[in-house]
Amino acid sequence: MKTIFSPRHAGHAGNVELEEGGIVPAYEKPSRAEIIRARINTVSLGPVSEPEEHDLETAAKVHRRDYLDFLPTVWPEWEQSGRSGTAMPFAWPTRGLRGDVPPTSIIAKLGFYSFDAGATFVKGTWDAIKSSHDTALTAANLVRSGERSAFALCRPPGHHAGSNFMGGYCFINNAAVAAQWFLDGGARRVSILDVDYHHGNGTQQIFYARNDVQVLNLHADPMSEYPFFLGHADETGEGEGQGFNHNFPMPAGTSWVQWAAALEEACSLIAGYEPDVLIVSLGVDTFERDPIGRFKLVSDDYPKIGRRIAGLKLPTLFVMEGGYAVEEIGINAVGVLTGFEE
Ligand code: Q9C
Ligand code: ZN
Repeated sequence: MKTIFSPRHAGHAGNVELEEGGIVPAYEKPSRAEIIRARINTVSLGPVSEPEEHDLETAAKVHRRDYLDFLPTVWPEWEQSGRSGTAMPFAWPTRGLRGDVPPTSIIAKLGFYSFDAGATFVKGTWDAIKSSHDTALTAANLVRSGERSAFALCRPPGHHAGSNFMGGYCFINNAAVAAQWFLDGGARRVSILDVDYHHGNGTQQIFYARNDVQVLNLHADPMSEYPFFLGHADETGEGEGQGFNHNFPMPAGTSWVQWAAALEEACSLIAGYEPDVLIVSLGVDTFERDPIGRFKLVSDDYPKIGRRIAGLKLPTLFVMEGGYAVEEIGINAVGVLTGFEE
């Protein structure tokens, strides 16, 4: 399997994040991607190359233009306003407040275009976001031109980013842009299977009223786990999209047998949808020792995920999402890919 990877992810570094009780170094850090990159070499998964540049016209079909225009301005405006460190949102237009008036100050704009404090900027962040987007589209091109599969080693991740909001370490929804890219290239239907520990709230929101992209999420129950306010089992789509969104919330402590049963259900829904392409939002924060996840998958489970997905016999694009146990992130993420290739 070929991998696309950009060294430009590394400029998105040194960010801090809010954690219960204090400010800590961001869990979403450069070593995550570097360790996966190294593991690809170790197991000889296949060649690794850099992305080609892509414009944002496809992205503009799944994100609002004003949101895409905002992202590159954050760091320059933050610096111009005399600030340094990590640019982070902290005030939001929630229920009863005006969410329809685009504000002018950088502080207000950060809140206007986010749902939490988890999408933060340093100097190299926009360049990393753009390289991650380019990585997804370049890998999608491999699949479009006949490869059975490809791996987009994206960083930063994307599945929490919605049409006009960032959050949860995510800015541009790489998997959603890739789905749109496949449709624009002639695919009739695309399925997105999100196996990250956290619900892909952004992906769900983007495609909720559409029937050309089926969205399936296996994740921790949002009653008690981040991102909390979306991802319940009764969310099945709306309008034309009714019946094309599927959520499988699971409790803390979930291990392989229960998780695999949900995967089985999701796979039979994918088979029934008969997509031309499958996109896997590949998070490995389901791992037993993930510092921010509470599922109990073990390293030997990841190749089994890949094998089951391969059984669908669909052209498949893997897009990297979460996973924060850096020591094992390479073994687990690449384990899915080697399992797929067996
Ligand atoms: N103090 C992805 O996996 N909250 N994003 C973490 C830790 C944010 C996860 C709380 C989790 C975001 C792509
Ligand atoms: Zn996650």
